[in-house]
Amino acid sequence: MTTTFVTCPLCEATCGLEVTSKGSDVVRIRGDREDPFSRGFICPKGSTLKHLHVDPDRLRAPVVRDGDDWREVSWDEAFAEVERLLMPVLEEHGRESLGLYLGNPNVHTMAGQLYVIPLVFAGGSKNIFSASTVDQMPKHVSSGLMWGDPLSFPLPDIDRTDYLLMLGADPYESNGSLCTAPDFPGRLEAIQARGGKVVVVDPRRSKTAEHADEHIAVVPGTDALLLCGIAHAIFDEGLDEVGRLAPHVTGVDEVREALEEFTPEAVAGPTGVEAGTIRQLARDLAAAPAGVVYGRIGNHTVEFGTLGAWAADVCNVLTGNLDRPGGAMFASPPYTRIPQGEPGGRGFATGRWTSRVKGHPEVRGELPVATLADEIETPGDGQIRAFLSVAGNPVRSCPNSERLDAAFAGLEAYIAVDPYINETTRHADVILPPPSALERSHYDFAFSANAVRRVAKYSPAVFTTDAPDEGEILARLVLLLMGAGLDADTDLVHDQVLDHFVDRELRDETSPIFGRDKDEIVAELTSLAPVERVIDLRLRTGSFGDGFGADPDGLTLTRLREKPHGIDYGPLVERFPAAICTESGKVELAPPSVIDDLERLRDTLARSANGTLRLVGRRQLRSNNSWMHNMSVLVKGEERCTLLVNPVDAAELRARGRVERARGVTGRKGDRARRSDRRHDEGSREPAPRLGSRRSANTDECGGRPPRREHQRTHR
Ligand SMILES: Nc1nc2c(c(=O)[nH]1)N[C@H]1C(S)=C(S)[C@@H](COP(=O)(O)OP(=O)(O)OC[C@H]3O[C@@H](n4cnc5c(=O)[nH]c(N)nc54)[C@H](O)[C@@H]3O)O[C@H]1N2
Ligand SMILES: Nc1nc2c(c(=O)[nH]1)N[C@H]1C(S)=C(S)[C@@H](COP(=O)(O)OP(=O)(O)OC[C@H]3O[C@@H](n4cnc5c(=O)[nH]c(N)nc54)[C@H](O)[C@@H]3O)O[C@H]1N2
Ligand code: SF4
Ligand SMILES: [Mo]
Repeated sequence: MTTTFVTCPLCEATCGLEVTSKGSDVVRIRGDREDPFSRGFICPKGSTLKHLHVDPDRLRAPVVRDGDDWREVSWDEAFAEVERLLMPVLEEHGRESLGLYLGNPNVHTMAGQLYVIPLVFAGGSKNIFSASTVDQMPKHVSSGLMWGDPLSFPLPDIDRTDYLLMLGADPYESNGSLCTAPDFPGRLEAIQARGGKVVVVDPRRSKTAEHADEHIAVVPGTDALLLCGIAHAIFDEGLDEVGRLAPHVTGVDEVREALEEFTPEAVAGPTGVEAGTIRQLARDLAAAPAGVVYGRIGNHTVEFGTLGAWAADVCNVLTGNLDRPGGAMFASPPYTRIPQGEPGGRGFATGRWTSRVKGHPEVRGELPVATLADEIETPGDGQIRAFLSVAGNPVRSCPNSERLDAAFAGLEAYIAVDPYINETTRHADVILPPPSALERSHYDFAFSANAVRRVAKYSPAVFTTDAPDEGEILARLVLLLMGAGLDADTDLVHDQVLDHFVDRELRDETSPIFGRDKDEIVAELTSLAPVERVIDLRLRTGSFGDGFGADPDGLTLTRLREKPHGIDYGPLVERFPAAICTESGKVELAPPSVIDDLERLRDTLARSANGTLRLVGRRQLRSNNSWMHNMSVLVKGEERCTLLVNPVDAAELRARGRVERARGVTGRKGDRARRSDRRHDEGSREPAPRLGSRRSANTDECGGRPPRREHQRTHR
């Protein structure tokens, strides 16, 4: 029996897992009780790493399309096929004819962290898409505009807060997002146990709302208005106390002026939240010794997501809660250094280019996935004809599945890097599967940078494999796209990745290896595998690192491996003002683009809360985005693929449905198409859902090509 301690890569909570194995079998997976951060916590998904590992539907070898079937091939054959299919399209139609989609698991793999950027460069196309634009992109934008760094999310310091106002997040199901805190529910209960208060804003009585001290059932899509109302009340009642932040903040008066019309009374109508309640929220937030506003999916992935993200932080700044223990704090993961010195930087801009068909602005080098189908379908120069997806399922996860499904079916060449044949990759010509999560090492660069404590942990691979790891797969794709051919040595790419990080350190005056000899540094790393070299470099140049000799007792990868449960370096620390990277060197509370956009929000003040229905999404503990439904241990039990309707609405709809059926209105051919043309907020009424008839959305909606081989069972 062997025991390996790893970080769970399935969601943002990064729980420590204890994996017991014998030979090539997983005997048991349970929470690692000695992990200082997760302290034994595990959710039902964590132990399914075993089921994912043994799932017969998981691809073990590359497959290429063979008519309507798939054929397993060797890796060399697979890459030859990639070159044969992809390169002629790019040669004939130019680099813009390549589309790339980067899915969510890229933030959970080293390959995604280190090799996707070279892949994007090698592709040479601006048609880059990712799951971010159906997720957290609004927070990148508001953070970029306000603090100058789109990656600096202020995290709710939930372990020390006295008051948490949480909008559109359901951590009892999803375990936290843009706030890495294993056992999020336990940490929320700890707030309550120490006399603090948790307020949940959610149109639905979610599990998290049930556990809250107060639940505010906001009208879907109106959180930005609600938050503007709270900010207005903070000004109006003289609760603003920017205090010690004041020398570092600009734009307070502009915000006060811009929010003039967003009185609690004015936003009460459209949000469905009474003015008195809104004022009380402002008072409670301001009165708490340390309080914080935290918004997630329901505040970001909505019509006014960027304004919602901005307004949440406006409330944090106005109440002096930014960069305060128990408030909204910037992370400082041990593999980085806490910036010192004067604030200021290059700032942040969007719209450096726009999408071809609809002119949407680029953000962080990406275009919104909502326009992906337009870019594939619309003829002309720059039309996407070839595609590369890595760890994603856009046909299921992005707007208008049916249309995207058809668009993907029409591509000239499509290469996917994915362990499964899913609704999207079934359209691929070649699928390149990475090894399972238990066959790779990991250091969570992404989520330790969103964590509420400063933690470091290295996960070794539980099993070895002869198959190429995902970094190697992506490196070969990089070489092909660069035109280096099938025989080029992937070390070229691995070295380039390392060079990028080494060069950055050597140029950075604050680095312990600033100005040192490059060969000497690289020589100290050469005995390690490509990914481990980067981990070692970053740990050694980070806050607690050995600085390649500067601090002989400091952290190195070797020392971290001696602590298999990980190291906890304590809670977050204040980072003002050096953390601010805007051009002005100050927090920009009133970025012009945001203030301009308030005009659009102002128009919604006249919207009524009643009379329309909206469909909102929700997550469930026993599933993971679009891709873990093959695990029978997770999907067994009661059907959870259900539509929830408020009983009052349901009764009304049922009555209306009866009337409409009696009139013969519903059920005729063409109704569906006509209805989908109408916008929901214009008051269209769908026919009554049949209550009690539980149908699986997965089997119901899955259109497109017929299933191929048993791999298709991935999604039931
Ligand atoms: N209706 C609706 N749509 C949504 C959401 C919603 O709540 N409702 N949520 C949105 C959000 S927040 C997100 S993040 C997106 C997610 O959208 P996507 O990222 O497009 O989809 P996922 O379901 O996360 O798909 C993950 C894919 O990665 C593959 N995969 C798993 N592990 C690995 C790996 O190690 N390497 C590789 N190469 N592949 C791997 C899986 O097989 C699967 O095919 O969906 C968004 N869309
Ligand atoms: N078990 C499990 N865990 C997951 C995932 C998963 O699929 N399954 N996915 C992971 C991913 S990729 C992400 S991004 C995170 C997301 O984690 P969260 O951000 O916590 O997202 P959800 O759990 O979808 O909760 C969103 C909540 O917003 C509510 N909501 C919908 N519309 C509105 C609105 O207009 N206003 C407000 N205030 N609320 C609204 C919904 O009812 C729901 O309760 O979860 C991660 N963790
Ligand atoms: S909460 Fe997330 S990280 Fe923790 S065991 Fe579950 S899936 Fe893994
Ligand atoms: Mo997400």
